[in-house]
Amino acid sequence: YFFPKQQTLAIIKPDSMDEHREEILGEIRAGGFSISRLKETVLSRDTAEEFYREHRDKPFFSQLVDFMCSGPCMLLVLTKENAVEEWRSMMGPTDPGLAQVTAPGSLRARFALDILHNSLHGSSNQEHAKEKIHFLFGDIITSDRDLTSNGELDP
Ligand code: DGI
Repeated sequence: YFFPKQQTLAIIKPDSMDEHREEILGEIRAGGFSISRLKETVLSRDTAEEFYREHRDKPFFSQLVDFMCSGPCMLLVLTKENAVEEWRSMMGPTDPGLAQVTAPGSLRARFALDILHNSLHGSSNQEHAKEKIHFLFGDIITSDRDLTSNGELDP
């Protein structure tokens, strides 16, 4: 049985950009994902607040927004069969302490610092993926072309 091709939004968060970005990109490629869109950016406060608006009533919301704006992020559209679930599984649980116990090979287990500075984002379902890809990348039709295979790392 083949799952249909799917797209998900991944973000390399500011805590992992300096030391772990290349290794994470390598793992994404090794995991069979195509990188269909890629953008390095510093999120504005407004953008980070809107992006995480589902969490606006949580006690950690302002910390989360501060953190997401604290330095460059890499925004990625990943394409693969069953991409949403596969990318969540590669990342591992939100809390790296838990990840180290339940998913020791996961990227958050390996790279994340704590539950807030947790290295990566991944959409939790297809609807969120669509909405957030549209929000961060706009109306441009996202292709299945793999940007990293022809060296276009920063389109
Ligand atoms: O989908 P996830 O990123 O795994 O988790 P989420 O959607 O529940 O939370 C979004 C982000 O908010 C998460 O990646 C890090 C932060 N966060 C979640 N739970 C906590 C938290 N930050 C703090 N300080 N404390 C939390 O309990």
